[in-house]
Amino acid sequence: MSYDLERYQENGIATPIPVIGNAQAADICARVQAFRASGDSRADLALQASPHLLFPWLYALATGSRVLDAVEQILGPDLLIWSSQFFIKDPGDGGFVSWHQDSTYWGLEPLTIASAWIALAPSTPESGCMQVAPGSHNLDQLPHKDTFAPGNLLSRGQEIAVDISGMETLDVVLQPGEMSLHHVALVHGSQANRSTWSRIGFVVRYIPTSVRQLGGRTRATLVRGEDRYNHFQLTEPPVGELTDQSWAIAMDAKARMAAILMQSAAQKSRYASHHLAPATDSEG
Ligand SMILES: O=C(O)CCC(=O)C(=O)O
Repeated sequence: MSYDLERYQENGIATPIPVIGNAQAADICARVQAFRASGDSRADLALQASPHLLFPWLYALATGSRVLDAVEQILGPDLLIWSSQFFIKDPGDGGFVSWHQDSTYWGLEPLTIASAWIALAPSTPESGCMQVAPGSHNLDQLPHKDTFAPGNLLSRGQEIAVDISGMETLDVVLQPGEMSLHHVALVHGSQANRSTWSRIGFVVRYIPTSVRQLGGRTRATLVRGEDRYNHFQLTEPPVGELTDQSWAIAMDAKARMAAILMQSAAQKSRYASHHLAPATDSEG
């Protein structure tokens, strides 16, 4: 089975896609690790809250031509970045990601949305690479439950609340400088890091300008083409590293998004308690 861009519509995943060289990936990885070790009290939050709005070198990574060319093949020529975040698992920290669909709480429609997972360190079964269920993006929205489980890297520890153990899964193995692209409704998750290195993925969420945000107006940055819809609060790229201005913008972007995620979660749980089959434990 090949998971190339041509077969993305069928599989909901395209991987591996080389986007930057080894040396560049190592340089960016070192910058991220230096920031984490710097003692800056904002570090954890900054790496979660759309860091492409805080660091010009991450903005450059998220808008590199190889990245955008691949995203354009899937989403078309007019592209926004809606958000970005790091998923980092240090050796032995127990961090994992429960099986979920990104579409659950984002309040975006239609679901023509793709996430780039850019590896800055080897992402392998041993280091807890992302696992996906190819083709599962064609299922309807599956019911989720919030677990807030310790170690779960998702904000609400949300996980699929029906039995998915029969689904075939794929380990998305990536070397530094490679990325995968996954559909917003694809079932995915990942297990703990059993390796000796930190597994570091920079994840960027792309949408075409035509996508709408339900329940509020969030920020997004136009990275290719033109925006003829004005569905989002257009936000400029960062001009310097972690400036007061860019921090204020990133925090505002996060607050706007959080309001929608909360609203959407509340709606989903009301829906879930009335309409869904009882939750069972899911793997992941
Ligand atoms: O990094 C991981 O293991 C999971 C990433 C993820 O859930 C996502 O990119 O949506």
